[in-house]
Amino acid sequence: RGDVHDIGKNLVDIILSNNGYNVVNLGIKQPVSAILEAADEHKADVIGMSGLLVKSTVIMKENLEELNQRGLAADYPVILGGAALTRAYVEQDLHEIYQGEVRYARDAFEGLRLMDALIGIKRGVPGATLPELKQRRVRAATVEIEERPQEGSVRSDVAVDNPVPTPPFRGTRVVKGIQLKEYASWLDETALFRGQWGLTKELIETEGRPRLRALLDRLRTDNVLEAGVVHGYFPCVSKGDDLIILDEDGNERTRFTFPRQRHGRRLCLADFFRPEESGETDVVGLQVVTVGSRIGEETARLFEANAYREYLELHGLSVQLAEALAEYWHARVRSELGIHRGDPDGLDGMLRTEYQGCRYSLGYPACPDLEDRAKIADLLQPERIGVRLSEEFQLHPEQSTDAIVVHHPEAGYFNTGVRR
Ligand code: B12
Repeated sequence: RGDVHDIGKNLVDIILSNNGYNVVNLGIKQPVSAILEAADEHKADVIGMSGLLVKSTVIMKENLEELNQRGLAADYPVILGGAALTRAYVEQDLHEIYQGEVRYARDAFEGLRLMDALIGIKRGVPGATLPELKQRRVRAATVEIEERPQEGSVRSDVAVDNPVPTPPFRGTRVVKGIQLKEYASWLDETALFRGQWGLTKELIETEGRPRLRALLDRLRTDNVLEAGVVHGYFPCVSKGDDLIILDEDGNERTRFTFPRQRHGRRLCLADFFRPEESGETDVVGLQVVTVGSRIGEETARLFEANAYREYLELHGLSVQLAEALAEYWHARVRSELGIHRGDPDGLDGMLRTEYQGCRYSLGYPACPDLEDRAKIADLLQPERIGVRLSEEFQLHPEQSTDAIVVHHPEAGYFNTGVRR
């Protein structure tokens, strides 16, 4: 419900349809009532749900409970997939609550095998069975969501005497008309070829690179990309686990609260900014980038036209270009802040983030709260580049990302064990 990451679901549609199944692809933003109406109308044998957001896991659970309540569990076996889920969560926790059959599919092909088994059972095919349920070897430790230190100060050992850079301006700026060639060189080809296009090592050279070159050429001539950026520099201080954004008079404008590691260094994103009690003011960068909405229209057209390979390739490229644009802009910000001197020479080093500072996207472990995206949208007003935040805290068009840009030399990715 509301997740912009829907390529996985569409892939499942493609694989199942090509194997003789009739898929009713409802798209995103579907309440359970709409799913059940469609299932009834089309006499569905199985219901599938897909979700990559942590929140999707909660919604899937609620949906299963609704099926129980309506007495429909026996009618509809359910297959669940997407990055937010684990096999144990589905096959143990959700299986315990759902009064029908519920299974996890790691990918579309496992989804196909499950469909074959479920339909086999329904038709009474001899020997048709579902694979054994996977159980956790040990019961998952209950995660206590204790975010506040219980006693005394537990701030990490992150330095508080690093120099604070002077930004070139305060407030926000809009940049449009960024040419593809400027950020295409930041493309993470491994993520594209392996992650998005699913190519093996051998196929990358023979298939991947030539097709990438052709696609980039086409995008350039057809002018389908409309890269835009809103970014800004804001005065700020930290207080405990909070990052406080100040206005020009030094008063609080808005505040982000981040989780703190409960072990080890006890890092918290707020630690990378001068504490309020130091009497000094720090600076934080914020950015929203997009490659525009036309590319989404183009990929939707390809999907509708059953041009699956082209759809997958173009969609995969477009999302990686959104990432490339974000990383390109992050480099610009480092250079504007004068902290770019230690930047590595090649792209590989850049993608391994061997530079000073860090770009944290909301929803990732150091800053898991997607609701905080509303604060960024409020400060940056991304409508100015055609980007809107939905009620589910997703940016539209989908090929968009936001980030908090931190200049501190010790800033890097870390885990907090808190997922939302
Ligand atoms: C590519 C990507 C992006 C791209 C593209 C987004 C898009 N429009 O698709 C970009 C860069 C734009 C992006 C942005 C964001 N992303 Co993102 N993204 C990813 C990433 C790396 C891969 C997703 C993907 O395309 N996978 C490839 C497809 C083919 O695989 P799939 O979806 O998993 O589907 C397969 C299987 O799972 C399975 N399956 C899935 N569903 C179903 C259902 C059934 C029935 C069956 C049988 C099988 C099945 O079969 C599929 C095919 O084999 C994931 C991480 C991950 N590991 O998934 C994060 C991830 C989903 N993103 C995440 C986040 C946080 C974001 C942002 C919010 C970050 C930000 N603050 O800007 C934004 C949101 C975008 C927006 N518009 O608001 C988080 C979400 C976690 C959370 N907190 O809820 C993830 C999990 C990363 C992480 N490790 O934290 N993202």
